[in-house]
Amino acid sequence: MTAGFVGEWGNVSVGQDGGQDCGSEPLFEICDNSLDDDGDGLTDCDDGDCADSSVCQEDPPTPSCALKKEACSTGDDCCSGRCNTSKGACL
Ligand SMILES: [Ca+2]
Ligand SMILES: [Ca+2]
Repeated sequence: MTAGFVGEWGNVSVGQDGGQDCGSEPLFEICDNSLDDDGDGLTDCDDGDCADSSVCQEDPPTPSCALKKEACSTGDDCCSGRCNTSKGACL
């Protein structure tokens, strides 16, 4: 039953050339204007067209701890958990 349904669905998909409107307008998503420019119901970064856009990239996570010899005030600041408080630098 499942196979029959899939087959029927596949036939419908293959035969449906008129489903997409390939009109004369060059539709593309502008990724930072809060509008659904290409009319696919997805706006800006929600649209897959914007997945690679720089405006939709998450900021890379910044390390929450200081590396060796970087400034620290307590050991909690350092990735190593140890701060040389007299020098103010991680160990
Ligand atoms: Ca947009
Ligand atoms: Ca869109």
